[in-house]
Amino acid sequence: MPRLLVRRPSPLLAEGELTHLDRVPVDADLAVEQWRGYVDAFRSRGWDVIEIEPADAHPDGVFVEDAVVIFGDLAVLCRAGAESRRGEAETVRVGVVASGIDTAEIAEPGTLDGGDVLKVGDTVYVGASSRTNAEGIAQLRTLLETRGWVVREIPVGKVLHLKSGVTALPDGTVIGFEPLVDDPGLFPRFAGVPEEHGTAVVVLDDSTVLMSADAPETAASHRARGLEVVTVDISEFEKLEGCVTCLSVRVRD
Ligand code: CIR
Repeated sequence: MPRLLVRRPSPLLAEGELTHLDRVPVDADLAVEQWRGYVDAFRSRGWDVIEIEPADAHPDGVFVEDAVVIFGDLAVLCRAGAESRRGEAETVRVGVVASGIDTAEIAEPGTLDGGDVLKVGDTVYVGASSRTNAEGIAQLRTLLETRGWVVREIPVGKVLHLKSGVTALPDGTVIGFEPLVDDPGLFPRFAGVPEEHGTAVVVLDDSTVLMSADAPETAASHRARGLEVVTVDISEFEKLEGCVTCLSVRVRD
């Protein structure tokens, strides 16, 4: 069964970084409840969920996707673009090492947020965003190109991370809400979705995706393509520019 790394939300969640959204009140208790619902969506399907040690001093620590990216047998430990988030890395490293996977890391002056990395087949799209710099992308390229991956840099200006704008369906179609995608033409197969919160999917298996409950028309369009769709309410995380992908990292099966 697939394994998943997660970290419970910090009580300071409401103080998380914001780049493109205005701050609105966040209900910390509701966030914990929603996080449990998210984790249960995996657990109830037999996924092995591993909790990384809490990082309660770090408001954005729940968004574990940004701290590590897994490429087959290699975990790349990221160096966060936001200084306030660099302290999240150490506990993530401990969790990843405990899961028995080889690690490499992005070193200063490179920065890379995992939210900027989208894998589609053997192609790795990397967002050049306000969080991920050219040095971080160059280091990632060096690590991956000898391992059979093709790295493609994608400019990201309209949203926080590449994956705030686009993700991929099980068949490799890249989906996004077009007003927030800098250049849809950079992806060989792109399909627009009708809602902003419909851009993010986590692939559960070849025919099932997990997505936000706040995009019903998008869910309907996925179902019309023959996909099974599982929805979770993650409103409190969306207020902080988070989405379904950010809350977990899938480790090798
Ligand atoms: C941040 O600005 O870093 C957090 N408030 C949100 C991070 C969301 N992560 C992601 O899109 N991968």
